[in-house]
Amino acid sequence: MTTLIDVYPSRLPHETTTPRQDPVVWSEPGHPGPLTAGALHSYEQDGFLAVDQLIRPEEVARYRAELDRMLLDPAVRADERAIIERRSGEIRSVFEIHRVSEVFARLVRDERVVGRARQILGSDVYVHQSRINVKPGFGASGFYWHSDFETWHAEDGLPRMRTVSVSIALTPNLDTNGGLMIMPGSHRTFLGCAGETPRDNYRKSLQMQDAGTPSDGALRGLADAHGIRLFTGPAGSAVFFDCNAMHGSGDNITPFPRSNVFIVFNSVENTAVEPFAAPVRRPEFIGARDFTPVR
Ligand code: 6CS
Ligand code: FE
Repeated sequence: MTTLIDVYPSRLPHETTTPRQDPVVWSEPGHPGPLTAGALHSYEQDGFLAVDQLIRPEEVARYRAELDRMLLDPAVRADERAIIERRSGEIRSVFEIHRVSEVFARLVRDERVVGRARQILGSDVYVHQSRINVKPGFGASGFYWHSDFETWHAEDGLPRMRTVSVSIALTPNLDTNGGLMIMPGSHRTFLGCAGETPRDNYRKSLQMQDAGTPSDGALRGLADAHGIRLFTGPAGSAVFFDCNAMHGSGDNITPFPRSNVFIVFNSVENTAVEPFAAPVRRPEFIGARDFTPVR
């Protein structure tokens, strides 16, 4: 088996910085899809693209009802794919949502969603990960600053930055209830985090990330250089963002839930190999090993 060169070293004793060595938009101009050339350019520059209404209000209601049903289903709560909030005991995230729920499986195949991902990545795509972050309110905890790619490269073995996430609001994302924050342009710098990956790291990291967390100095440098954009929008709004965008979200202490569904599309030309900086693979419900293209 050929060993791939690791162009994005991470989880060493010291934090390192590597300039991005991959395109952001992989498709050639004129590649079919819903995004205009202007939208693609904006995505390439910022590392994200906001869509005011990706799905219509009546559709959101259907997905919201499905989420409410799932949250009341003891089988979902008992499933290893449900991550429980330490403090409140409520469900924090449900992973592999497209396999747990046929309703959400339809969302993954929706051309408005997967069509944009194919256009950005310039190829067929498969789902590397999907989840709902429920963030119910009354103190539901956030997600500290991180690059998804740093984890997906180190722990899931994704070789290159040819992966795009879409966050779709199922409830209103307000400026008070723990919305997604992204540093515009941060996707062009790979931050290799310090610290070895513990075995079974995911058992803790999905509740509170430790390995793969940037230093205060690195975050201050990125924030000074790029600023921070908070994403707000009604249920049905969405943000497509590059796998290496530095992002996070705060706690939600309001009574208003900030429940978003996240779907991670990876190019079929960038399928997972062995972890680049972890002793073992993570479970398949977090890092897929089924590379079947979304149809
Ligand atoms: O470790 C992961 O794959 C997950 N963790 C975070 C904070 N974002 C990406 C992903 O859901
Ligand atoms: Fe993330």
